[in-house]
Parts: sequence; structure tokens; C-alpha cells
Amino acid sequence: PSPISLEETNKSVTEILEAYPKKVARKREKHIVVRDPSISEQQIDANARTTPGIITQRGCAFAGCKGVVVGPFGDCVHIVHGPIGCSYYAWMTRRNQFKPRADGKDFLHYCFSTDLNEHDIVFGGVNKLKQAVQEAYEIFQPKSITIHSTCPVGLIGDDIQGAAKEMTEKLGLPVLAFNCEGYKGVSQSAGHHIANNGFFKHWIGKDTETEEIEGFTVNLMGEYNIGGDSWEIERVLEKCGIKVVSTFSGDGSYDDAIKAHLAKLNLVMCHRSINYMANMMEEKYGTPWMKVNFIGIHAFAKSLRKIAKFFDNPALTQRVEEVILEELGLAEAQLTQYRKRLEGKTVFLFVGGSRAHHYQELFADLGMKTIVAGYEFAHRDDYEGRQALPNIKVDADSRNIEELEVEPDSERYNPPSDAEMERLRGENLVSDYKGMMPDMGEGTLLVDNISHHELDVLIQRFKPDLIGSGIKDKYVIEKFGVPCKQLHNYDYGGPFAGFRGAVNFAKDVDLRVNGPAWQYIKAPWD
Ligand code: CFM
Ligand code: HCA
Repeated sequence: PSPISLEETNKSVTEILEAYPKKVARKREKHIVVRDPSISEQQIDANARTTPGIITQRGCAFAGCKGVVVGPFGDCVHIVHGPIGCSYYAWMTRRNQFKPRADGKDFLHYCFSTDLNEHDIVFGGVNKLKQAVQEAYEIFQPKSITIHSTCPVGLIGDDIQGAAKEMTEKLGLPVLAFNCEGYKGVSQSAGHHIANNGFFKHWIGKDTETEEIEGFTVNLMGEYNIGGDSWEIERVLEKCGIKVVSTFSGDGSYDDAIKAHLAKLNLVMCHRSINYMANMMEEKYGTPWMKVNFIGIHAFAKSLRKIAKFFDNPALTQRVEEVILEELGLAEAQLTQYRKRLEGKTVFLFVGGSRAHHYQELFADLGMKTIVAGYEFAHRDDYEGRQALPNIKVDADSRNIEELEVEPDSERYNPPSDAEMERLRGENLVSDYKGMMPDMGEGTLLVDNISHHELDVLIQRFKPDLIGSGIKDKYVIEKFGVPCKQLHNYDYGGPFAGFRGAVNFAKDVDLRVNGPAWQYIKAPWD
């Protein structure tokens, strides 16, 4: 049950909508849902274009492709083909970490751009791009070079695919081009899809020499090593005897990535950004995938057991139980002091496409209750849990993927019914995958792609003890006297995943929630 009353929740929704012009209110209404578990197959609108004039927290396709999925591969050079601002403002803000391998290659902290200017816009920028690839190759000798086009490149039509092909042949090094112009789709989500397709086409399966990797091998998919999360996850997996072949993309290395097809199982952490790859690998290589959550100590333990169950090996199962006993016991003991001070506090969560769900389990470990939550750009399946069925055609021999259709939008998404999902699960046709909505209690509120106006109303009504969100609203929130914990880049902290991460998180949250400063803050507009 929610600590807020249903009446209160409904009143806030009315207040939010009343401020909008009728047409906008009609649209936004479908993105704001009061959770009612008695309604089967409760729906929410998502993945729709933001109404112009509304201030959203979303990013663009370039952010989703270069910034999120491709950028974390640290031994590669990622060139942004576009005006310098696209590169500069995306430079090192996400806090994805990388440790160089034996070859010492580490280009993560660099910012590579063709610095497209007026002359290039008029006469074309392809030659400049090829020159940039050549220079990057000569100076850095990276494992691979990727090219990312930003908006103006799509408008002038530079053939970046042709340039990549030519340079691949010339240099004998894989050069991959991503047509991830920012305007594609309705958010960064389109960029994830473009990135997945490119990797699948050009990297996955490229290691043809290694025949087999022995042991309980997995890929960590949709884990980006923000604040060192992947390292804590790997520490525990390794302790259990589970071997990580590759991670997409946190602490990602090219040599690992081209072996990904040899892993026996794909663990899908962020479903939103990587489900395409998991589905394509299942189709082409028969690699099964399962949804996991490593955020929250009980969620982590549950995921470890799920992995052990998949491998169905008595020695592994026993080892996993031993590790859980040790790690969970220690973390629980360490969390006790924080839990005492945090129990019963309320949280709002507005983050990307998976964390607004994943972090609810960690807050529950701390005794905190999520009362309002929403994604910025997730799709209906991430909310409703009725997974869109794989809609991918992969030509097994040539690795051709049908050209990306811009992300199917909400109106065209036709989810399977609960009954249909049951049947598919029974036949092992879909992974055991659950969205955010079923985990949210009666009377809680789901708000998709929240706007600043909506956030203002909800803060004033519910006065949460903490909001987990991003940089675009952090300071608006804190001016209300409510602490904001960034759940994108973790502010300056982390890791927050796994057992040790949960303890870091609790300390950080306690400092914020129980810090004495907030009571002295008077919002400038009061
Ligand atoms: Fe997946 Fe992510 Fe997220 Fe995401 Fe992102 Fe991110 Fe995020 Mo910021 S891949 S959807 S596009 S978990 S960058 S590491 S924090 S919005 S919730
Ligand atoms: C992005 C990246 C971002 C932004 C974070 C934020 C990240 O969407 O381009 O808005 O605070 O995690 O760095 O999601």
C-alpha cells in the first residue's frame, strides 16, 4: 500500500492536467497512470514524441548511440562527425569507467570530432571525416574506429557508411559508421537500436579463431559500468565461478566483444538499451537471454540464483548459495544502521529506461518506498512487462539485418495479453521479464516522460524525502528543499550495484535525506 492516499493522487493528476491546453492534456493524460493492481493489463502510453513546448529530460538518438551504447568501449576511437558542440557537451558526463587491458589502449577520456563547420555543410564533410579516421589510426592505433553522425550530417547527406567501408579496406581495421543523427526517433531510444544493429552486424562473431570458451560463461548486456558498477558485479560473479566473456558496454573492450557469441548465456541488465542485441543473438547463435537486476542486495541474490538455475549444475548452485550467504549477510549487517534512519521515507524516481525500476529494489532494501516513478524514454513493455515479441529478421549467413525502422511508437505497439505471455513463458519463448508496473503498489503514480510542470506539482503535493533523477532537474528539485540523488551518473559516487554498491548507496542517501541543510532552504519562488 502507498503512504499517499488515492484521493490525494487523483487530485494531483487533475491539477497537473488542468494547467495544460485541452489537446495537450488529452495526450499527457495517457502517460500518467494511478496504479491499480485490480485492473488486469493496465496500460500506459510511452515512447511517444514529446509535445513541443514541454520541458522534457530526454536526450537524442546521438546520445543513445554514441553516448550510451558505443562510447564506453575504451580501446576504440569514437569520432563524432558533426559540429563541435555535439561532442563537447557529451564529453565525460556519464561517468562510465574503463580499465585498459594488457595492450594499454585507453582512449575513453578523449573527445574526437570532425568539428564540422559552415564550409563543410556547404561542400560536404566526407573528406574531412576520412582524414580524421586516418589521423586517429596513425596517432592512436585503436582496436576499432567508430563514426557517429549528428543532425546536420543527415541533412546534408554525407555518405558516412561509404567512408567507413573505404577506410576499413584501406586500414585493415574495422571502421563502423552509425547514422545516429539526433533527430531520429523520439528520444535516445532510437540511438540504442542503431548502435545494437551496428555492433551485431560488424563486431559480434568476428572472432572466428576461438572455438569455445569453457565454463559458465555469460555476457553482461546493458551494463555500462557507471561509477564502477560492472566491477562489483564481476567481482561477485567471478567469486561464484561465473565467467564474463564480454560486457556491452561498460569497461568494454573490442577483443572481448568479438567473442560475445561464444558465451552460453546473455544476462540482460538494461533491457531497454540492449534487448535488440539479445534477441538478435538468440536468433542467430541460439544464445538464450534472461533479465537480471543487480541493483539491490536481494535483487542481486535473486538474479544469481536465476543464473545458477539456468546452468543447473550442483557445484555452481552450491557455490552461489555460499557466496550469497557471505555477501548478503555482510551487506545486510552494514545496511542496518542506515536502514534505521531511512525506514519509511518516500522517494520519486525519474530515470531513463530502466533505473526507475531497478532502483526501487535497492530503496526497498533501505526500507524506503517509491511513491511516484517513471521513465524518460522507455517503451510500454518496460512498464507493462508484456514484452514486444522479437520483430527482427536476421539473415543467418550474411548477418544482414533489415534496415532499422524508426522505433515503433506507442500506437503501433500491440502487446501480447497476460494470457498470451503465460503461454509464451511456458514454452520458453520469452524470458521471464517483468516491467515496472507490476512492482508498483496500489495508489502509486506512474508518470512517463515527466515535465518540469508535472514535477513541480508532485513535489509540492507529496513532499518526498528524496528524488532520484538526473542533471536536468536536479537543481530545480533541490531549490524546493528536496535532496536529489542523481541515478544516471551517481553524482560523484558509486558503485551502487551489487552488495558493496548497496552500502555505498545507503551512506550517500542517508547523508542527503538526513542532512540538516534542507530545512533551511526556501525556494526562490516562495
Ligand atoms: Fe539503460 Fe543505462 Fe538506463 Fe539507458 Fe541512459 Fe544511463 Fe539511464 Mo542515463 S542504458 S536506459 S540511455 S540503464 S545513460 S546507463 S542512466 S538514461 S536509466
Ligand atoms: C543521456 C545521458 C544521461 C544523461 C543524464 C542526465 C546519462 O541521456 O544522454 O540527464 O542527468 O546518464 O549520462 O542519461
